[in-house]
Amino acid sequence: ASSFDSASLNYTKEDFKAKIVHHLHSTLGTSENKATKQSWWKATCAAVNELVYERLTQTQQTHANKDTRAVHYLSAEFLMGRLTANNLHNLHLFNVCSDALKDLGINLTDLCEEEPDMALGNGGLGRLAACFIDSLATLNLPALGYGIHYENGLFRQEIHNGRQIERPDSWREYGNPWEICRPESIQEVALGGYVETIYSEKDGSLKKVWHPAQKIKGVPWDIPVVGYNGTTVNILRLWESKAPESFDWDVFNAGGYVDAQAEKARAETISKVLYPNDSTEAGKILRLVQQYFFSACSLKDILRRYKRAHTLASGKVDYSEFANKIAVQLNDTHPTIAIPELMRIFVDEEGLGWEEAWNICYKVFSYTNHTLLPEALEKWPVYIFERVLPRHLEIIYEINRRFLEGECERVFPGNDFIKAKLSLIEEGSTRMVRMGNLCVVGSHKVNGVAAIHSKLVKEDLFPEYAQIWNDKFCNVTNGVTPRRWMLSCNPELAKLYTETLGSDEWVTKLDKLKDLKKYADNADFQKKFMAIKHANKVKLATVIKAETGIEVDPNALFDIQIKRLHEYKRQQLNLLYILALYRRVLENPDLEMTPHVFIFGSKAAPGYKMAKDIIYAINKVGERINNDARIKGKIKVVFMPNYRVSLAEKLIPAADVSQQISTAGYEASGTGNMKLAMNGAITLGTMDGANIEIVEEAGEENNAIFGLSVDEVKSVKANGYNPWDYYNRDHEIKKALDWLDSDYFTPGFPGELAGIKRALLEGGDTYLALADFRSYSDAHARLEKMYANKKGWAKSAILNSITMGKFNSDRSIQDYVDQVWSLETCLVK
Ligand code: 26Y
Repeated sequence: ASSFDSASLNYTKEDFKAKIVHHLHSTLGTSENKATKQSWWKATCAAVNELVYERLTQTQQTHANKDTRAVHYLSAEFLMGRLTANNLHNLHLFNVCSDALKDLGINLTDLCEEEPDMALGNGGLGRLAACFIDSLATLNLPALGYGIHYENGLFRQEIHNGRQIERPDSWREYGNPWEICRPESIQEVALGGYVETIYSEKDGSLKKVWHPAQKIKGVPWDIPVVGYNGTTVNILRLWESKAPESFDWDVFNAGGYVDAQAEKARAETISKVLYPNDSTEAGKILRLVQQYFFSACSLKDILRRYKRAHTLASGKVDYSEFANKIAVQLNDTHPTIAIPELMRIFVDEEGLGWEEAWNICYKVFSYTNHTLLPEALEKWPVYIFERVLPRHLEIIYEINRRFLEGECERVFPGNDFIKAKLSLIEEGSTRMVRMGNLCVVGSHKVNGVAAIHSKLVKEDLFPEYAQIWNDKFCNVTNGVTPRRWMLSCNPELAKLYTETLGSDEWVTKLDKLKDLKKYADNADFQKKFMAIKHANKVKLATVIKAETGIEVDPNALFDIQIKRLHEYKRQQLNLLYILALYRRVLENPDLEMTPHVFIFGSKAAPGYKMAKDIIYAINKVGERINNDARIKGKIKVVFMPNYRVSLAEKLIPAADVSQQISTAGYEASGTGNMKLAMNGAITLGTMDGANIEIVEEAGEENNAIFGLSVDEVKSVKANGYNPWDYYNRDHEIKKALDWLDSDYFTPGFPGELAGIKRALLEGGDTYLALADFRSYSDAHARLEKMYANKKGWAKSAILNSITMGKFNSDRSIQDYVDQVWSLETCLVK
């Protein structure tokens, strides 16, 4: 703890003030009386960075000196959000910084609002990567995050007349104080061209030489990843694409100058934008190029570092230690191409034999699966591979041949049906490379992200592979960092916990909160807990008013569904219930009910028509309900535009109810469910993903669980599901769906919302919304009853919050360390 005494760090309030003012003058070139909030923010970051960089250097030197084994987390997405408050908390400098700024007449919380979100991800998968690197640093583990330095992150969402409009997100337009460019570590990668086969007269061998058509420069930008309570500062290294130095400007005559500029622009396109899809593969060539670009740059970087420590006096590199020093985690199939790339480097460039290379390769890689949705499983047409990565395609064929003739033949002798299924190549009119299969064959471990999901990965997605390699498959249930998702976003709750426990140990050992169980029934503790919830709701009400103009009563129940928009997540089911409830109130104006605020936050993939239609419907239904005086404010519907990490930090602490209502079997894990429960929301959810494990910890009696189970979903589907039966038999369903057909919510434009009804009836209701409706409605009724009993509600909310220890991402990382990476901690200084 002494290293965190801010005085011993020269970070007393007075020191901090002096540093901030110094940076205001010398780094920002302005003065106290002229400085904008943005300048104050940047000066504050610069003051914090003095300490961050010192620890960064210490960490890197320690890791290099000890030649530690390290994990390299390859991810196309890192959804970091804002870093200022997070870094201050992790360095234990938040309060002293806040006091220093107060003396200077500045409010720290206001300043934090100056920071644009680093939205380099779509949703769960990207945010998971961000939580994981926080935990890796906190646990003092040698680790690097590797990804893409997108110039534009996930689009900014505006709502115009109820519809989603996408606007570019230029998060670093005015500079980002947390990133450092590292031109000294630039890498170059190749693309396209052709492969030459050279026959050796000497030994009769065939040597392959790739003659690429194009080179791309990867410029690394480092984001320091500050661990909590420790001295480890790891890095997140993001690659920006540029035209290479070696670019031959001379060959272009005056006319060619313009072509050369176009060529340069093409190179820089690679890292221009994050693809906004999170469930259906767009199949765009540029996306494959992005994947190769960052995977290849990262591997080159890894090899450069390895070679520094393992080059023999003879100048030869000793690769025998490679798999002992290097672990590479593939965050979904997006970086799969790293597997054939490492084989290419070993075999073509480093002169290793195939078997020697393969023996290292599969030990290095491990793969996390995040989805079972068939449309999200990546496949690339062979013809695209031929054009972009001809040598890698050959290597994939060779991996495939050896697998099919080796392990596969041994377990399934002569079984061509199974071989066709397990092959890395899908045959058909367009032959495809199956990236998931390549990951399974090329990794030593494959994990799902919650117990139920891992079971389905093993038994339904890859059952024959599991017969070949049973031990390859494992589970690591997801987690979230309590630093951002409790300490930083809910400071009053954090304070209550720390004061009651007499220690803040829970911030890393989240299980410690279980010691508060004895207070769950304590009237005084309940009062304090609920007062904090209420204050958070009051704050959120102000944000809602400012963002949408809608007035909500903080005494109402705040019921929140925040996540990407997808039919399997069933925002449309939430909407159907709102319609049914609205009708009940209209038919019975004296209906006794707790005022209920339904809050949504969600982005739709720009090409996903139904998802956008659902956003429109939520907004239109909301408009009508919010302005209907007859219901006396009993129901409010709020769609918060531009849902993102920083908005989640405001919504989550204010939630009474957390909607986690995916069709069982479709949500791999969910992580918002964990964040909401930690902050005292009660889960209204299905037995899907991590919900199952959440209620196992918190008690089903403290939550509202409903709907078909995974097995029931399977059997309903197998027996021929007919949504019309539910429509015809359930009056409320019929009325709600028919309402969407009218112009009640879109005056003058009948049928604008009818597409949702059609998808649920003619479309076959793929995600069984109608089958689960009645059970969902009953769960809502149970929640209403629970909420009416204030003491009972407080107790359940507290129990949810304090039993979430398992969902600390530190625990997830420890599971990876034990089951997958076998890493050792390395204390710095
Ligand atoms: C191939 C491309 C279209 C693609 C891009 C992004 C496919 C998938 C994704 C992102 C998937 C994702 O975010 N999955 C979520 O991962 C979370 C972390 O494991 C899970 O909690 C969540 O259930 C899952 O939907």
